[in-house]
Amino acid sequence: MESTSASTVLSEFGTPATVLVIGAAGFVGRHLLSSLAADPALSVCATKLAFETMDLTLFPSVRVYDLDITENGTTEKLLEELRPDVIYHLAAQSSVALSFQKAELTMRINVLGSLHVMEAVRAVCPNCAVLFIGSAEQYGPVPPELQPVKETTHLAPVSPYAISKMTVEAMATLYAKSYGLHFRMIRAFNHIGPGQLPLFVVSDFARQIVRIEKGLEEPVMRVGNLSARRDFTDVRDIVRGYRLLAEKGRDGEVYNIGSGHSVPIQAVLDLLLSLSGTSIEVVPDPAKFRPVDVPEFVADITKLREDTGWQPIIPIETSLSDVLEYWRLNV
Ligand code: A2R
Repeated sequence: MESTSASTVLSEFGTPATVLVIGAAGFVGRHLLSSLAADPALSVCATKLAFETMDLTLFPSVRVYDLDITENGTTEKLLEELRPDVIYHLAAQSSVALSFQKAELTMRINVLGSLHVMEAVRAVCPNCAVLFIGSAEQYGPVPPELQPVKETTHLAPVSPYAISKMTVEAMATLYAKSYGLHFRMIRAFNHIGPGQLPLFVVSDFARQIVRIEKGLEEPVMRVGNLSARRDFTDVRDIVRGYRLLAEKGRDGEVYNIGSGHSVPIQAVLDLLLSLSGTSIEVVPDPAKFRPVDVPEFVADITKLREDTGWQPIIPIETSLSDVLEYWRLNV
């Protein structure tokens, strides 16, 4: 199957390629917009939910539209207006924990909303390259002998979130193969960086540490399962990978993106505590444990590296220090 890319489109039309980020008000969206908006070869558009706020002074050249992907027909209308060459589809209910409480909402946004995006692209701009962002959670509890996890590893998801992402990926693969669409699917391992909601472990720890530093809380940290090992990548490396995949990825293919190394959550906590220097007692909190947890995730990133040349470059110490700094400015 032939692949299309932002650079192909540029040379074909001699005008800036139009890229659209769907779900741009979230954690990854803001970092992706920073990267795209700095590229003069691109005309950048973005969507957010009507009630979401975005600091548009950060991206003065970006055109922002309100879009709820669960509303049938609205994505198609927007694509007719914008005729994008590349779409990064980030919009999602992205919390694993919340997906257990709000399974129906998770399915409606992630599965039905993504299906609306696929149908709209098929109807309006079938030459558009589209990135669908899935998750390492799709693999479920992979035994140690099968780590690092390859794209060919069996999927056995254990949360409504993971099942929703597995379904989207299967649909997008089907659409790519059935209709010759330029869809690429990503399984993102844990990403971290400034601006992430404290629903996620690194941001949660850093925020608690900063609240303690500022005397807003007792010097006691409540933590979940510290023995779990995760593959953490800085979000700024991740968005560089997404851009390379939009340029060089193969249609109908699935790619892992991660660091290729797993780190115990305990080590992340220790690093954050050492970066803070404040004396803090660590206490397990049963409310922070998941109904079903996955002991280890580490990505095999050979396919992504071979197809795009991508590799992560930001050390975890830098990411953690930047996350702490973010909370020092925002608590
Ligand atoms: O849930 P909110 O209010 O934070 O809004 C999220 C937005 N979103 C939607 N956008 C359009 N139509 C909807 N029906 C809808 N529901 C939610 O998508 C949020 O602004 C954005 C997703 O951003 P985050 O939750 O911050 O996810 P993140 O970390 O940027 O991850 C990007 C993608 C997601 O597909 C994840 O599941 C995957 O990477 O790992």
